[in-house]
Amino acid sequence: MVGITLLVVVFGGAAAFGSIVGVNAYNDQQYASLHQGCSSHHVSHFVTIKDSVVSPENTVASKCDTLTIKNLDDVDRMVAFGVHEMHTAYDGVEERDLLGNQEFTVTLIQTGSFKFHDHMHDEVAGTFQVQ
Ligand SMILES: [Cu+2]
Repeated sequence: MVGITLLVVVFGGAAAFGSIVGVNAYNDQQYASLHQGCSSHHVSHFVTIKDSVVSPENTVASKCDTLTIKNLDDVDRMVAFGVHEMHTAYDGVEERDLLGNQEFTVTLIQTGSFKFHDHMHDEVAGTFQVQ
């Protein structure tokens, strides 16, 4: 929710500012500052949750790639980063509601090994490593 609000503010600012500095330049600058120096060039990784199975269970990626998590089950999920009951924000996202067929994307700004799980069904979990 915080992330969505922030994006609205950023794009609102870009629209007001766009006629002066150019919308593209402004958006790139905002993107860089929001994602700690990552440019818009990256590899997109996709993880799906189907029949309560996370696939692939582990994703190996490079810094500044993106990771999209999609819920293919007709079940309401809340994807959370970190271990259950000790959620830790990644790319500004601590938890995200994912209804059936919804997805969200984070930029892999931080290197290391990370976990995520469905807070509503915490046996549904995956990991990713950012090199
Ligand atoms: Cu949890």
